[in-house]
Amino acid sequence: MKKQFFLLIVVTSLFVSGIFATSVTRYVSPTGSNTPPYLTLGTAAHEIRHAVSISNSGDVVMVDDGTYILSTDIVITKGVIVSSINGSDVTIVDGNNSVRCFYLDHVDAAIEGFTIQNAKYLGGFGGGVNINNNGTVRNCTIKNSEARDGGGVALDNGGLVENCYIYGNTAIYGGGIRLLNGGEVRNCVIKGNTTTNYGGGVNIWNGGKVKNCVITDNTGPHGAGIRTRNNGLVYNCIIYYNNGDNYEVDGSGYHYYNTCTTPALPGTYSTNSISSVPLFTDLTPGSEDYRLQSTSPCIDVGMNFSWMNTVLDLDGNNRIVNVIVDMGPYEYSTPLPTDTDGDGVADVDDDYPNDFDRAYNNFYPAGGFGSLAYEDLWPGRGDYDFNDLIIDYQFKTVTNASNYIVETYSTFVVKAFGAYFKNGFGFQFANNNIAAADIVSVTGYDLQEGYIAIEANGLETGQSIPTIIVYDNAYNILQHTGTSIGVNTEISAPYVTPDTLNILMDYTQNTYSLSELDLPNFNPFIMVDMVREIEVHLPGYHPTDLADQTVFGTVDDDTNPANDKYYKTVSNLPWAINIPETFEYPIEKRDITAVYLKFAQWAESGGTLFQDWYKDEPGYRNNSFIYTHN
Ligand SMILES: [Ca+2]
Ligand SMILES: [Ca+2]
Ligand SMILES: [Ca+2]
Ligand SMILES: [Ca+2]
Repeated sequence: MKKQFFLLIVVTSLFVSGIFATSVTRYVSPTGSNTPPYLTLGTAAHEIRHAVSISNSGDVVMVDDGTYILSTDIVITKGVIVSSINGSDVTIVDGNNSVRCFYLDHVDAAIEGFTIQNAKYLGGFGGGVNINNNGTVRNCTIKNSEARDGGGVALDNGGLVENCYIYGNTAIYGGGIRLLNGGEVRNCVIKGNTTTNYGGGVNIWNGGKVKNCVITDNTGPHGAGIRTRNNGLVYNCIIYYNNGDNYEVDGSGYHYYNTCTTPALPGTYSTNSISSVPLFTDLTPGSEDYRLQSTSPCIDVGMNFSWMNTVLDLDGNNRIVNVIVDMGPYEYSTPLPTDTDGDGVADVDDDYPNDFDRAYNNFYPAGGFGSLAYEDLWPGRGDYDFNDLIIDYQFKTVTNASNYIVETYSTFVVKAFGAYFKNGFGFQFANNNIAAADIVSVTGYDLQEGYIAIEANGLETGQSIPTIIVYDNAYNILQHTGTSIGVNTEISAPYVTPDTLNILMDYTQNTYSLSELDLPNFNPFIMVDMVREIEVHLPGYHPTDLADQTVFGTVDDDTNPANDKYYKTVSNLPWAINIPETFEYPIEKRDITAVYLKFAQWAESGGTLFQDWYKDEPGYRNNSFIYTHN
């Protein structure tokens, strides 16, 4: 990918310059038919040099995976780009320990994405590659090669080596790289090279620049890391852990800028350099990693150059992070938190780290269960013991990374019903923001009595606001023991373990928000004694479309839709309550106003006084009338 990106830039610039009317792409592959002019992989040349020799400036030679063992070097003296298709790991050019691999001499000649190895040119310049005057080597690994000058690469009078690994090469002058009278090397790791004389890693003779390289573990008697003679310039390099002197200078005009090496560079030929330990990620032999640790002194202390705006670092990341370039070929950036499922929510924040479609659990109530308590003799006040249904509830709504609702798991725990009546329970959404058709399915309800009609998706039929009936007869939920009114409201009667119903609501995806669902304003109600039309709601909440409104305003009920008053007595006492915690409810036939001593004041004040009336505070309740069990 990175390789093709570079290639595109070069090719495009050739077109823009108008020098070449057309660009021909030729192919090289071990499995081609070796048929000129090699315009497809099927007719690809077997040898790179044959495709190069019939190419013209502006052409591109693409090289398929394979190991290409040379008997003579590949000479590129035209503006031809020779690139691997799939990168240096799988595209190998091998000098067979007998020949140099590449010779470049043209300003637009380039080789990209190869491993170049086992080259040998003891007679002169460049074991792996010799760049003479001009040419570019990019994204290559050049290793185990040998020459008199520049075992890996020799640059004479110019040229560019960029984003390469230079490993284990040998020469008399410049084991890894030799620069003579110019040229530039940047963003490279130059490691484990050997000279028998000058510059184990790099030797600069009469001009040449090295920028943002790690030069390490090289060996030689004069500048094991680098030797800079006459106008050798070094920028943003880390020259450390070489087997001998990290650097040696000779002649005049050499200078080191923003470089990390030891011993400390003298101020006479150094600017902004440091000698601190660079803090590489790993120095374990065999698994060395020259990326910088977060605390490295080499971060954000380099000298910026304009080429850094377009050239990536050796990992293919932005060359400049945090305004100032780092020393060495790898730019440090704060690691992004892990996001295993790639939904944009970091694992640490993702309640579903392996599920792209889900990210967050949202609970209502947030802290645990809320509870509802009902009186079922509406519109009469009845015994007002508020235990005709005691049910705990909690909603868990799952949202995705874009904060749209996915589904809601509703938990209803039926704890008690002190009622002769066979009551049902359900709830209506707070509004009709969510179209009924977008509630894909509702599951988990218990409907056995036949008086509830539901749609295919599980919503109740005939409702303009989505409505879910959780069960239609409490006696089907908790087994009656035969010894009392209802279940779990008389201390003398056997205790029945509460039963939990789990209602799952699935929504159309990526459509609705949690606030549109508005669970805090959900509208729960009971249906009395299997008469669908008799609904008892929380005070102030509206009936559903199926309620018999002719009952409003009869007996003790003072409901008056004209005044928006619903399910309250004249003095504002309710028939249902909703509290944000588990409710310690009255035993059978005990009027709640005699059990919770602040209840009447709370209700009659419209909820302004004693908002904590249900707490066990001094003077708040008569504990002898509260249900307990063994
Ligand atoms: Ca930086
Ligand atoms: Ca995630
Ligand atoms: Ca997720
Ligand atoms: Ca009761």
